[in-house]
Amino acid sequence: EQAAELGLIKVNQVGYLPDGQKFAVVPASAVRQFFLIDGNGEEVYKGKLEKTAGWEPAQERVALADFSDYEQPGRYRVKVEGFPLSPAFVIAEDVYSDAHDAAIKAYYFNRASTALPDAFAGAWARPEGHPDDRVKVHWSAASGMRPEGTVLASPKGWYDAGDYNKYIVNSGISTYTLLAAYEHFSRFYDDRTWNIPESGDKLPDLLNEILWNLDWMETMQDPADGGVYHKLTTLNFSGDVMPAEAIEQRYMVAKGTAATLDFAAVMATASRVFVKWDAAQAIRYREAAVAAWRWAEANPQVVFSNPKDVHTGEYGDSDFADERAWAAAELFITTGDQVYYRAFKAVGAGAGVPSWGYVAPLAHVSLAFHSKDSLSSKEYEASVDALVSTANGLVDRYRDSAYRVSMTTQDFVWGSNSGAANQAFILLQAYRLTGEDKYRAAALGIVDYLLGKNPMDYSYVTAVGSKPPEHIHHRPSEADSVKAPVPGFLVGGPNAGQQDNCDYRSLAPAKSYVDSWCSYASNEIAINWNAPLVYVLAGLMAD
Ligand code: G3I
Ligand code: 9MR
Repeated sequence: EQAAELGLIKVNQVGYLPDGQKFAVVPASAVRQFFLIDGNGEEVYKGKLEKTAGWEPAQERVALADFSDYEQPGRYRVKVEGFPLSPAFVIAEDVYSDAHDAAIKAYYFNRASTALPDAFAGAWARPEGHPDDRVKVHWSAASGMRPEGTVLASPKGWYDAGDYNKYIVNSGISTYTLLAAYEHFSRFYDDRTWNIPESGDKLPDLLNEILWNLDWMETMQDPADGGVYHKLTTLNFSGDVMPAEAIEQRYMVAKGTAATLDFAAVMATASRVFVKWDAAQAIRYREAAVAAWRWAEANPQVVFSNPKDVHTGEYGDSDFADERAWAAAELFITTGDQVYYRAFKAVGAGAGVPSWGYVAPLAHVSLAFHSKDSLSSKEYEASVDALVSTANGLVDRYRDSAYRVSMTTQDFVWGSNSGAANQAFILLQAYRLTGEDKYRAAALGIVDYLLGKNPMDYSYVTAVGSKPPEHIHHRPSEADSVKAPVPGFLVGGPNAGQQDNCDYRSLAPAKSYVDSWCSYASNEIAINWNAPLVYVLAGLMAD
């Protein structure tokens, strides 16, 4: 009873790397000591709680238990007098292995245009939905050889999120982040499998999964002019039914500059990744990227907004400088053509943390990884600086934070968990580029946060940790007869906007989360949210 009032000890419910920092967060109290206990209840470690400090996003006061110097692999709990024991967690080298595999397998579960057989999907097996072989050209997309109502095939791809639509802008950053995971950690991925239908073929599973979406993306380009449609969607969001029962007519909607540039960046990246396996396919991707770039040059300011009869996700954006810089950088890296680097320099790319609407940092990620030898040292250092200076800011925030996490009050918007994961994505770039451990420490602070060391005591990934979300805003999870949600999905997370008006228990930004189907603004899942989680978990283990 007293314990309930005091709150709970928050840990990374999955666990910690032996050589990584290890923090637990303990609600403020008069107690000054903590213990680690092993599976037999034996005290294996004793430490002092660091002095209590406030954390503004949660409007609460906490103390930190730091057991970073305890490196013995095993299974433990944190004990503090007067509090319930913390959830159990492990210390192990491969501690994030299962979480990683679940997070990437989630893409398989969100595949459109295919049945998920028992052998790969287990309890979440389902019949095929959305063949997308008879998609209609919407009036907003009619042009040239494709008048309104023309029927097109545009199968495959991943459902964007908890809805069944497919959006190029959001597919762009998601697919790129997974391609970057492969480029940066190819040794980790080359022999790693997670039981998908293509497992065992010549391609690594990660590339097989990515291919499912690239196959769809290719169909979204108009071969007549290189322009790319913004989305493939129903006119309204479907109800909470299984894919096979969501049979409303789907439409190809409006070309736009953001979609076309994001497409160019992804196809350029895919071209260099796939060249090793299929040279012809790599050429096709490169040509698709170049054609898209040309369309965007001729149509530099086509802003997408929902046509009046379309009410699904908008992914609206009217500033294309970042998309242009990103596409130019990827085309430069892939083709070696200086024209694209000049285009990149002409528009310029800011620093910061990436999101679906702000992709400039992705240009720096690719340039810093690939272009040390092809750029002047000044040009190369500019990209490194953009990443490292952003990471420095995050490290400061991390060190100042009572929760040891670089999230601050203004970060708690729709999809805040992906903001966190993308902070870790940038921190790991700085870690690779400088070798300085503080960047890895701050990235681990985010992983701990996402997996349980947070004010809601949730591990924000379905089926991972001791208290994961159970009622995600994900149509298959809601509509199927399985009690547990589809595993491996990172939920959007605390969102001070609370736009869905569900039954939130707190107004504090970091507590604006409800594990309920009702909460599409805090408890939906999305392909762009899982991608940086996959990248970061792989990066921490590949290291
Ligand atoms: O960035 C601003 C911030 O500066 C401002 O202070 C704050 C105040 O409200 O808003 C922030 O913007 C928010 C933005 O997300 C942040 O990315 C917007 O309010 C918020 O409305 C916007 O939400 C988007 C949401 O669609 C609604 O349009 C999410 O980013 C986006 O991830 C989400 O995407 C949906 C698709 O439309 C449909 N499929 C599911 C998917 C996930 O929910
Ligand atoms: O279910 C929809 C979700 O997938 C979208 O991300 C979200 C974005 O606006 O919208 C959800 O649909 C809601 C609609 O916008 C408003 N009425 C309630 C719908 C959810 O039940």
